[in-house]
Amino acid sequence: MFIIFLIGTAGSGKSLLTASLTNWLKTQKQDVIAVSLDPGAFTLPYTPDVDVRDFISVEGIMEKYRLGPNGALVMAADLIAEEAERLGREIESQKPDVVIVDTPGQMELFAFRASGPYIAKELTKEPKAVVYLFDSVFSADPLNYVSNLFLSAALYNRFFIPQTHVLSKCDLLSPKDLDFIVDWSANPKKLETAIEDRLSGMRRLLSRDMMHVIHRLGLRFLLTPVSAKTYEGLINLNATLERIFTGGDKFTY
Ligand SMILES: Nc1nc2c(ncn2[C@@H]2O[C@H](COP(=O)(O)OP(=O)(O)O)[C@@H](O)[C@H]2O)c(=O)[nH]1
Ligand SMILES: [Mg+2]
Repeated sequence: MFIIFLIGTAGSGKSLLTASLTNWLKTQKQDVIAVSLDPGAFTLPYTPDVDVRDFISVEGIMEKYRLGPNGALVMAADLIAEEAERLGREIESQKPDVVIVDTPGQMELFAFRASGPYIAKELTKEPKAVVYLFDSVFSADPLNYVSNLFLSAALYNRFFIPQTHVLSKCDLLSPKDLDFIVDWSANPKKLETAIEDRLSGMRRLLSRDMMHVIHRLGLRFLLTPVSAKTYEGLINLNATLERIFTGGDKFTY
C-alpha cells in the first residue's frame, strides 16, 4: 500500500486533484481510495472512502468550546492527531493499493502545527509521499513562485518524506507561460533572470539574496504541470510517484 498526501496553499487544487487522480488511477485498474482529512470541508468534489468529518465536527467544536469558525478549525485540525489510529484502521480495513489523502484547506493547519507530521507518521506504517501543489496562476509571478519554493522547502523539512511538485491548474495558463515556470524549476539561472527583469531597487536586492539561499539549499526540482480539470499531466505525475515508491527517487531535495 502507498499513501500519497496532497498538500498546498488554500485553493491550490488539492481536493479536485484528489478527485481526478483517484478517478484516473481507477481507470488504470488500480485499487485506490480517497481519504479526506479536511474537517472544515463543506462540500467535496469526490465521495471520500474515509472521511475525518465522521469523527470531528467543526460545528460541534464551536458549540462545545464556544469558539468562532477559525478557532474551531484550528482545534479540529489538532484533534485529527487523536483520531490517527482510528483513521489508519479504517484505511487498512479497505486494503487498497493506493491511498490519496486530501489535507485541510488551509495548509498551515496541517503542515505547520504538530498534528500534520504526527498524522503523516502514524496514519499507517506504509510507504508515503507528498505531492506539493504550486498553483500555476499564482506562481506565474516570479516572486510568488519563490515564496512557494520556500514553502515547499519548509514543508519538506517538517515531514521529511519523499516529495514531488506539481504545477496545478495548468489548463489556466498558455503553454508558453507554463514553459516559463517549468524552466524556472529546472534552472535557477532562468528564475534569476526573470526576477532581475521584473524588479528594481530594494525588491531586486532582496530577491538576489533569496536566489543565493535557493542556490545554497539546492532547491531544484522539476515541476510537473497537471490539470485536475482536463487530466493533463496525471500520467507524468503517476510515473514520478511510481519512481518514488520503487526506490528510484528517494528524496527530491
Ligand atoms: N481550471 C481549473 N480549476 C481548478 C483545477 N483544480 C482546482 N480548480 C478549481 O480551483 C478551486 C479550488 O480548488 P480546490 O480543489 O477546492 O482547492 P483546495 O483548497 O486546495 O482543496 C475550485 O474552484 C476548483 O474547481 C484545475 O486543474 N483547473
Ligand atoms: Mg480542499
